Amino acid sequence: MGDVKIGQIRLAKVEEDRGSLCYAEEGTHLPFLVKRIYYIYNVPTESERGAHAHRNLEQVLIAVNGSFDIEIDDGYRKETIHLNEPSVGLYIGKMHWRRLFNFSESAICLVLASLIYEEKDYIRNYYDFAREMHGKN
Ligand code: T46
Repeated sequence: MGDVKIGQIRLAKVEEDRGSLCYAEEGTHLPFLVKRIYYIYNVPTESERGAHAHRNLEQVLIAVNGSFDIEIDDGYRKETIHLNEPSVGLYIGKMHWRRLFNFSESAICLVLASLIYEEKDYIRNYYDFAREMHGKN
């Protein structure tokens, strides 16, 4: 990958006979302060989400139920990560093209985001993304 980052985040997990609890705190588990959360669910198995990059947004994606795949493209190479564990998140730094697919039945993707929603932050055209990554006009 280039100089911008992705990486696995391990949340803290408390497992008891009465059930399990995971948590994440800024500084210890999360590299940013969370300004927004959203979650994606009811995704038909054949559907895809994402297919865009963010100029400034950082996010952590967590499969809090079920599983899905995320293809990450930093403009140089692609990597596919499978998420299926509620105590594991995928940190995605700015300027990564992401595509979510292969959702299992009842999958829920929880997203912790560093910024409030702003459409201007999105790059929704792959050609524009590649041009910005490779510094061409
Ligand atoms: C990402 C992947 C993993 C809002 O109004 N506020 C929000 O916070 C969000 C996330 C979306 N929206 C609206 C914008 C669209 O009209 O909800 C609609 C669906 O959004 P979008 O097509 O961007 O959804 P996905 O699942 O393709 O992408 C989302 C996030 O937008 C994106 O940041 O990384 O999930």
